Amino acid sequence: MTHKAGYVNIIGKPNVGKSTLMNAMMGEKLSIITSRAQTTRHRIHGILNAPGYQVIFSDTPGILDPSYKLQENMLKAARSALVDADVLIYLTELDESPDPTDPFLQKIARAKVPVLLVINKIDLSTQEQVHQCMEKWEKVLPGAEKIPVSALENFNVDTVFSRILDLLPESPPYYPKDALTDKSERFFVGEMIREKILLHYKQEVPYAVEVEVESFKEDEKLIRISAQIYVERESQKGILIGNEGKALKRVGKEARLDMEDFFRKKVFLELRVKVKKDWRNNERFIKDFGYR
Ligand SMILES: Nc1nc2c(ncn2[C@@H]2O[C@H](COP(=O)(O)OP(=O)(O)OP(=O)(O)O)[C@@H](O)[C@H]2O)c(=O)[nH]1
Ligand SMILES: [Mg+2]
Repeated sequence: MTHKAGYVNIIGKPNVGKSTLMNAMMGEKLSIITSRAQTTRHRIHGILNAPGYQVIFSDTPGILDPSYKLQENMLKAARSALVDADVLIYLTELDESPDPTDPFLQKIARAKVPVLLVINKIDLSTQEQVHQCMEKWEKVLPGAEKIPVSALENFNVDTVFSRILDLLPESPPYYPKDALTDKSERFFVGEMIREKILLHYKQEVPYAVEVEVESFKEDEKLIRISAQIYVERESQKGILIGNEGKALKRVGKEARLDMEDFFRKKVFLELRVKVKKDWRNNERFIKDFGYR
């Protein structure tokens, strides 16, 4: 029997639903999802295995104009997805107005690998709007196959997946056949905490937050996790902790419940908040936090 394997990289603007689409195809919540743009900061691989294939999805940060160093690193992560793909998915939603002179789109138009232009969130639109959207993209990415979906409602996601399997090259697997992701348990724990912060705090606070999981100790019955939350300023620390520590407690509780779901085990979670002044613009801190 032949075996197919390859990298399917999902790229697109912030907030279009890249993480939702990857999770839908994986049937597993790997990437965090929120209604706020710039939720995803790293490239995350989701690995889907079956006897005849191994699909390695890459969820990426949204493409943006960087205004601080962390965002430059996020953009690099998104750009790197152009390089090593076997199949490219450019994810968009209805109201994106593609600019044919955008260098990023021009690169995609010239890509040597198959490109699927997936139009997401069609649950919010009419057929006529979807049709117009496809025509608009035909001018920018004429070579790309266009597929409308709703990642949230899992509508037509199977069509995307079956096209991926058609287009995937023959290859032995790249990862062990029981691998689920390239990221560590610590990484996912940090993301679950960050997700709750994105959900519960306003304006700039979530963007000034980084989470570092300092210890992860598992025994038969319990996982003990201790994590440090970094912010950029003393005032943000106060907001994060909240009156009598209530706000932080809520983050801890909700994140812990997600972790217990994910690991199917009891979790004891300890959170601490620390200030690391202007870390988002500090190359060394960004590196320390694992951004390449
Ligand atoms: N109505 C609707 N909403 C969707 C759909 N797919 C995703 N969303 C919502 O869009 C928002 C962003 O989804 P994400 O999956 O986090 O988007 P993303 O592209 O990964 O965003 P970044 O990581 O910030 O670049 C969330 O509120 C999702 O629930 C869809 O098909 N229909
Ligand atoms: Mg995302």
